[in-house]
Amino acid sequence: MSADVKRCGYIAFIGRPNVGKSTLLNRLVGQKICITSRKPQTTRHRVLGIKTTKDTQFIFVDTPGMHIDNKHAMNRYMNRAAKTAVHDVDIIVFVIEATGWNEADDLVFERLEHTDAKIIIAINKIDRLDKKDALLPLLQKLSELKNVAEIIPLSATKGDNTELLESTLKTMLPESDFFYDEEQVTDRSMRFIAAELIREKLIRRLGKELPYALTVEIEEYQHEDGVLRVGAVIWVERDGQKVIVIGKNGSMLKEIGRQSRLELEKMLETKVFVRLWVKVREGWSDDTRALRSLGYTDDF
Ligand SMILES: Nc1nc2c(ncn2[C@@H]2O[C@H](COP(=O)(O)OP(=O)(O)OP(=O)(O)O)[C@@H](O)[C@H]2O)c(=O)[nH]1
Ligand SMILES: [Mg+2]
Repeated sequence: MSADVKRCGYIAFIGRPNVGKSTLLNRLVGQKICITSRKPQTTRHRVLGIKTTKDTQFIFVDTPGMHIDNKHAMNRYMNRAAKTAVHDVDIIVFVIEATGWNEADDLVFERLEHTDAKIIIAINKIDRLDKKDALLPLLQKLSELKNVAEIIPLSATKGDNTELLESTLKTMLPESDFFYDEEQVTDRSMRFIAAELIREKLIRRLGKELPYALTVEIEEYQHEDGVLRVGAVIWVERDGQKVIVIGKNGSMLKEIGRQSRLELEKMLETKVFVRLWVKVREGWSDDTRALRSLGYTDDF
């Protein structure tokens, strides 16, 4: 390869919910782009994380966890976002967990059958294994799968073997000029990322009580006298949920606002004010029109 050959292409992280796709994207990009949590179905949108080195541009695509439930409009939206990515990329990193393969992984793998993309399997969370040879039965199972170019055990949180994944991806990317500016790290606006960060704080604190009934809409995003003012509405589906989000004497909402402000200030290196409201819109997550008006649009 001559010295000035450039490589560039799309790499999607695909897998069932909660296996660590977003954590792995953030690790490879080297900064937080995507939100993560212990709760399955954290990611709802397709989000790009872009990493550019001297000769390579990796365009990583985070996707919602694929799952079987298609009854709910929100679930259908999430599955569509993930499925579209399967057909539009050069490489698929199929993420599974070191603790074992299950039926939900089967379902995802079936959806990869007709892709032209190259497939790498990332066995994530190896830090959870007591002994390395605990992986042997899983490796045996994976060796039976067809069309898999590489299998890489790694840990997205600890960083074990993630450099090996990166160097492997590099060799598999097509020769091409870069698609994005070298400084660009995502295709999403800071406004979108602010909404996602607030939603992350909510899921991390309230995911058990209100798994999927929450969404965040930014109403104000304005720089003024060296301060960024962010105003956001937290939409829930019922009055009872509103009470939970507000908390006793407003304590929960205050804490969510504080955590969001701290993270935005760190990310943007500026002073930030965050104002949050909670509003009820009955059944928004199962209503296609309401979803669209809240930013769940099929523009992936
Ligand atoms: N122990 C361990 N935990 C991990 C690792 N990678 C991710 N996790 C944790 O797994 C949980 C899920 O991570 P996410 O990155 O949100 O998973 P995801 O696949 O994007 O999930 P969805 O967006 O819901 O589909 C979080 O609590 C992560 O901290 C890892 O390498 N080791
Ligand atoms: Mg995710």
